[in-house]
Amino acid sequence: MTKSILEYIKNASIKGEKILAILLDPDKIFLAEIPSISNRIEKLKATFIFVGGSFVETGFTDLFVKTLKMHTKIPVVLFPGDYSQVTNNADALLFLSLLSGRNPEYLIEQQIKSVPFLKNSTLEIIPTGYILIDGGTHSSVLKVSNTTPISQENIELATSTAIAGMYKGKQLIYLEAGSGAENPVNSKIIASVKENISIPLIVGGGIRNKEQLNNAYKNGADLVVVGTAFENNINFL
Ligand code: 1GP
Repeated sequence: MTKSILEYIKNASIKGEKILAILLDPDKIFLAEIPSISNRIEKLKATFIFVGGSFVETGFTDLFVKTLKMHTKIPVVLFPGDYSQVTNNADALLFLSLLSGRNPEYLIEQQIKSVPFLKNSTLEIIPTGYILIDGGTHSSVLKVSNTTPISQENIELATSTAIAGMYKGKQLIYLEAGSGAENPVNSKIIASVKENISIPLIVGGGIRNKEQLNNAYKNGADLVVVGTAFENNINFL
């Protein structure tokens, strides 16, 4: 892997190589499970492990990532639910702004709170536009962020939000249907966003089988994130 995780994703996107990331929520996994989980992720040949959740106890992500790093060489990317989940033990941080929401806490407040830690950290910080699409469930991210997701029908708004994110200087766009979503982000939104941005596209939420995974890739996702399906069944692919 090249030194920078963003560079790796950009190169893969240019070459049309598809990336899989497995999302681990420290709130749902015991430390004792980490060795076997790492092994399973390596067998899947996932490129990245994302770590984050909506309700992780302060300080626990640090210990979780430290333990994970003892068992795998797969790069760990933080996908934090709040600023307390940032740890130097990971390789990179998705520095998220919730562009679909109108809650200043997740547009800029949390980001400011993370600065005292980040300015002394060695983490690769990746500016990421995070866009919530209605996945048909009241997901944790909706509860915590207290924002309204973009409807699956509103392709234009989803696309304009992604383009605005790119104009604001985001390096990645992340279309999120919410963990455990009933409906993953639909093909039309993925295709329209992909067609209109020149930065890599991440898609996640509610992807449970190979067909849905390939569908996201086929429509333009460069990187797909799978959490719940992996937790539930090692053979989901
Ligand atoms: C990553 O939050 C998602 O974007 C993970 O969703 O748990 O439904 O795979 P799942």
